[in-house]
Amino acid sequence: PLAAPPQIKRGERRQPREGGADVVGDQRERFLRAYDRLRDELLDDDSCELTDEARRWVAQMIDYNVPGGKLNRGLSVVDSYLLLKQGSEVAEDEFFLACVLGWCVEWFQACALLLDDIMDDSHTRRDQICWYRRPEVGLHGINDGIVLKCHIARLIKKYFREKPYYIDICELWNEIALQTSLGQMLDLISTHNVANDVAKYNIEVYRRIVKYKTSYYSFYLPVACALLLYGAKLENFSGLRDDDYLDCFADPNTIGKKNYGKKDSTSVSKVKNTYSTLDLKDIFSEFEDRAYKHLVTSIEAQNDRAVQEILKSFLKKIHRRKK
Ligand code: DMA
Ligand code: MG
Ligand code: MG
Ligand code: MG
Repeated sequence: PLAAPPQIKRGERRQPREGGADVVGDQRERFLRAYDRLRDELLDDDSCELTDEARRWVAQMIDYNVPGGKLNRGLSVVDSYLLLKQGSEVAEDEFFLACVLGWCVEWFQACALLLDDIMDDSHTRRDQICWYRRPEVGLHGINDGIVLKCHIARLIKKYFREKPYYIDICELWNEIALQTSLGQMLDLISTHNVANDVAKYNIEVYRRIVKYKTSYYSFYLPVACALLLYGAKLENFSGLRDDDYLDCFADPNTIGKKNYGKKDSTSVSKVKNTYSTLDLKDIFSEFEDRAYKHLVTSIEAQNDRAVQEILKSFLKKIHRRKK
């Protein structure tokens, strides 16, 4: 039987994990404070008429799923926005708006992971039991995922409705949601296929899966949010989306995790043995270096200086990363 879940009281959110973006401590603190405010605003949203019981459920569900990650993606919005504003002062309310979009990215990721764990039949996430594995949650967790998704639209409406770029932000989020869910679908379909025929799995299939299920929301979305907030038009940065740097995260361990569609431990260790026989670690390390050099070249070809800086700071965060 599962141990009783920890009760999380209001104002006692889970601490984010080590790692995180290289945002200075003060900005990180401010980002975390914005979480408390956004969470409380969602819970006190009058139009929802939450009962006390529902309010407690939503509070616990948000605290359990949203803030416990490395916050790399959310902080990247703030980071990128500050890079774009280079030199000019960023007022308190502008900084907060960057935090809102940053937290929306974290909310999005929480929703995607919550549902992903159900689909993948996973047990743990971010060092705790998956939300849906808690005895009182189960498949009701599907609806919690939908609630998290709806919170994003709610927050964006509240803070950006009057902005000239409101439509652009809404379209951006809709597009990213579609791409991510299609990526998840490709992943699920090909895992199913591969269980029957390993030959169907190749590098193109893999690249397409990670591009859709991970890259768009993890790398493009935070930069695009910062650009919109800055007042830029996304169509002037079309190269951003398609650039190879989005495609380069071919971590063999990610393929290994899927065990080519088989979950039993014998299959897993066979795959791992094959990796070590092939010297995959060294091969990957060389591949990563080559990819790195290639990316630096393509980043330097971007005409906007601030955008170059943003892309380089992303690259720094993921180059030689361990998790
Ligand atoms: C996680 O994908 C889901 C998204 C949307 C990226 P995954 O199942 O490959 O990864 P994890 O090991 O984190 O469950
Ligand atoms: Mg998964
Ligand atoms: Mg998955
Ligand atoms: Mg993961």
